[in-house]
Amino acid sequence: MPSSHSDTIAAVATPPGTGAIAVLRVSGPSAIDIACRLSGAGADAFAPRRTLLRPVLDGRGGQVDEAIYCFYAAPRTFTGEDLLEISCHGGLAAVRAVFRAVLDAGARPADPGEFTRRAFVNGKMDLAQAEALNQFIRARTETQMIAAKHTMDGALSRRVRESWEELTRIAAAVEASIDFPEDVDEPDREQVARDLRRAAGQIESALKLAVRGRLLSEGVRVAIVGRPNVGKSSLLNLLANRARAIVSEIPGTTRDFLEETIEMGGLPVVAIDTAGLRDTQDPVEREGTRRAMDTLRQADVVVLVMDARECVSDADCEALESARGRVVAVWNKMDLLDGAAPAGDSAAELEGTPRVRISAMTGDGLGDLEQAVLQRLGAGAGFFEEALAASERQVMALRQALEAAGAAAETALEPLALDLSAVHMQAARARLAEITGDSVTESLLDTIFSSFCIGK
Ligand SMILES: Nc1nc2c(ncn2[C@@H]2O[C@H](COP(=O)(O)OP(=O)(O)OP(=O)(O)O)[C@@H](O)[C@H]2O)c(=O)[nH]1
Ligand SMILES: [Mg+2]
Repeated sequence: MPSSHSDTIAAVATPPGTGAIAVLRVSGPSAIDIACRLSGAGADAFAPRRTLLRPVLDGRGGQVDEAIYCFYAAPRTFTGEDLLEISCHGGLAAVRAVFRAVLDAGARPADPGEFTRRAFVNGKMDLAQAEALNQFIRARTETQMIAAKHTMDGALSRRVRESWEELTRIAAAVEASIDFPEDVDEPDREQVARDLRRAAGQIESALKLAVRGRLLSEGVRVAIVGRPNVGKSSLLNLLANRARAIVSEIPGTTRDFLEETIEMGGLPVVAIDTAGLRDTQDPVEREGTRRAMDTLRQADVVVLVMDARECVSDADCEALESARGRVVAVWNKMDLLDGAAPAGDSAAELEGTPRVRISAMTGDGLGDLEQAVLQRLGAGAGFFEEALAASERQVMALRQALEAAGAAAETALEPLALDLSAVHMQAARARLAEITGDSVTESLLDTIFSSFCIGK
């Protein structure tokens, strides 16, 4: 596909700051012309994919720096256009001077993500891959990086396209019977519904993997709650591996919540220490308890800490009730028990809730706690291996596509015309096409690429 851009863009592709080298990128039809002007060499000096050490000249014949030039000829380049990379010295002033010279030679500064946007427009990658590339660059953990790599390699796109093709096949048969009722028999409705459910199943499995990818990039929120003095702040400090929160033997030490980002099994986790849960007249502590309950309601997993020497209290029951299905119960201070079992472990209220025994003082049981938290998320071994990096927008589109495919299957069985089912199928296909960018508006592209770095 030929490039639709007539102008040439440039940007510094390396982060600002002082470094050994910096790389500038130039993409567009004038790339070779700019290379000649900057270097003083003729066009035939720039054999594609060969490096060339030459001066960088400003427009007045002065030398700004010396740099390695590498020219890539369209269409086999990242953007699909002629592309020039200039590796110059990495000082702030040097980079600024070289960039100035590049602009003077005929380029304009690139917008954020404009190189990748051109790659997309020129058919070098689809939109899901382009967005994954952004996530790959931003990945902070290995698991995030692997998920982004899967999607860059087309794992999400393939799944989405398969579902789209399946829906298109089903829709074609249905629409033919609607458009030409005399010539084309109505397809077997049971079969149509079955096919649609299968397509919905495919979308659902892509959605699951995409949601895992979101967990990976957004992180999960884990609230640490419990009565005063049970060791919540001690546990936060243990998880954070530093004295983040004040710990004291005085009940009611923590009065506000505090957050710390940690890693559990490759997953970014925001651990939130909260004020102890108790009835009190102190207005500040009351507000702390209210905030603790808010945190508990919004958390993905709630770690309910209890003193292993005590029984399950009313406050604990209330927390268990408000966070049903998301709680990991923790018996803390096991070091004080001399090997005995926690006093309240057989309480009926804890039935069905995973329980872990730890000592926030010695660190014993921390591994078990991490395992239990991951399990509560449904994140057992191998959970993230297949995760797909997806943006919030893509997850939303998959959800809507799934809903529409489900609605199409249902309406196919209703004793009405098949028109409505066809409308739902069309909606599902449109949502899927937005993910890969097979159908997408310019303003959506603006929104997506504006979140990229300059020079990407
Ligand atoms: N022996 C022992 N003491 C612990 C353990 N965990 C915490 N403590 C002690 O228990 C007391 C309370 O600990 P904190 O971490 O401040 O408890 P908290 O739940 O944050 O208390 P509030 O902020 O008041 O709600 C401190 O004196 C800690 O040293 C443990 O595992 N073993
Ligand atoms: Mg505390």
